[in-house]
Amino acid sequence: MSPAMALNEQRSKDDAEERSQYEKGVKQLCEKGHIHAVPKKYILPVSERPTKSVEDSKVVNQNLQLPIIDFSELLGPNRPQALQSLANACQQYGFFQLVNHCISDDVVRSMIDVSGRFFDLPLEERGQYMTTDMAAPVRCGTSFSQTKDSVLCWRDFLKLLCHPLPDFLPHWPVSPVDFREVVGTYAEETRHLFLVVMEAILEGLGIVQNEEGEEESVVKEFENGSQMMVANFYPRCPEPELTLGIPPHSDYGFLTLLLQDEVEGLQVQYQDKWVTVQPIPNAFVVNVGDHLEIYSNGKYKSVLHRVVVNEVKSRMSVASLHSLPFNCTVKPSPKLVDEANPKRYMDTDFASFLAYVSSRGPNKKDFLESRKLH
Ligand SMILES: O=C(O)CCC(=O)C(=O)O
Repeated sequence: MSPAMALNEQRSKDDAEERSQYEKGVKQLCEKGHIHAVPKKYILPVSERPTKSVEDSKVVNQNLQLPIIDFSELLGPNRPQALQSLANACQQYGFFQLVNHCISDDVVRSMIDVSGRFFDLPLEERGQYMTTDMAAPVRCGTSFSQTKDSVLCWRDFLKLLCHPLPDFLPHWPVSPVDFREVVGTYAEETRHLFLVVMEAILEGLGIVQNEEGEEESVVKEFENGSQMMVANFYPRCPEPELTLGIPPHSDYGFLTLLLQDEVEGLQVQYQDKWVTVQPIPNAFVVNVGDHLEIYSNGKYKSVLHRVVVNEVKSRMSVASLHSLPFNCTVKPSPKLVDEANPKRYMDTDFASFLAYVSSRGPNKKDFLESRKLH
């Protein structure tokens, strides 16, 4: 073998070793040795780093707060005003915090707790769920788009398909021993909460029951809709200014209900600036996804968000993504399309989303852009 060939072979071997090392995730990387510096594979180009420089137009705005929607108001005599606040939040921010919801503190705390205990399991146990098959009912992984990211992200995740629960629960992890019970309860309760909030959003959009029964049929479809849960774990990071937990992206579904622990990290884009979402104990951060932007014909915005990491504390979050059934087509509601507001998005389905993601990588709002009729 020529020296050049030998060198190439050695490089390929090193690359494969490096890849298999990183595929085990950030938690494993941090546990393997005390990490004092972020490995090269996680270092973003300067322009993509979470800079705090004041000259940067995307400087973080720490003073702005997301709208807060009081769920109990949606169910009481002040519903009209609450619907208006909800509509304003979806239109202006694409994000809001939901407080006084019907899910008990115990269910919420247990969800964060059991997710933490799952990530604490030895790699051998978590490793059995590591797959790149996007259709798997359970998927453990790392980074954002693991097989496509040229720079890796500082997060590990567990993704679970949730609805209908009896179809998926038998595939879920059996360890920790209370995992299925705690996560199953949480999944059902968040789904119920999603249905109530989604119905309020439809009412706020003016899609009231019509002769063709449009609202009724959409609400029925949501009852059989898809739900995917993502538990995210972001270990402490020695150089948080060089990397991200999750890069800027939007979510594919109608709504995401996100639970974050007490550690800051989520940032939302608002007027070209990054706004840190202050954790409110037991509140849900709710955001409009790409499907709702399409369904509302662009009235409500699916907004870019990202996650920054920090040197001091690890962070956990659990996102529950809701949409229509995977085999449904999403299109602008005929109620929101007229001569003054022509149809702005083409019809789409989950299969085309998956095909897009597999071919291009879920970068920023590329998928939504690809659905726009210009
Ligand atoms: O961890 C967070 O706060 C956000 C998570 C997120 O954006 C996601 O799972 O897509």
